[in-house]
Amino acid sequence: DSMERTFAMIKPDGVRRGLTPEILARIQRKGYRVVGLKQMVISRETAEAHYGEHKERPFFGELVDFITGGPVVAIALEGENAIAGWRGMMGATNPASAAPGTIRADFATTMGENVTHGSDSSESAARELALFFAEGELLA
Ligand code: YYY
Ligand code: MG
Repeated sequence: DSMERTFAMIKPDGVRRGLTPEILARIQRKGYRVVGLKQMVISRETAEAHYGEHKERPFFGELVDFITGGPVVAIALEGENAIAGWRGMMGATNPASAAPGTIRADFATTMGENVTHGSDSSESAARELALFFAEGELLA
């Protein structure tokens, strides 16, 4: 038994394209519990902290511009093995390599705008959930 919480996000491209209901439906059909949900515009400071591991990468500036460029939907998910499970539902970072039926394969064509985010480890999940949600915003 490994009940986990993870941080999921519908990125600005997904929100702009009206994919929020489709993605929430996939999450709920899978059986994850949504314990936190809000639409927000991410500040530059939060974006730089969220993607801090990529600070030295050549795409960092564009990534921060993109993720702060419109509203996102921040989601806290709970479920059995939710961290790897949500990553699996999203598919590979590059949509061109993502398996058919995954969100990135079904809804994206470029790595820079790949529709969703998901924490990649329990440490990332804890850090990202704390970055995006105050404790009182999450269901018990
Ligand atoms: O966790 P995940 O989103 O699947 O990929 P990361 O390697 O953490 O990169 C974060 C984010 O950065 C990715 O979703 C798109 C963008 N990116 C990029 O634009 N170009 C790359 N070569 C690698 C990542
Ligand atoms: Mg990542």
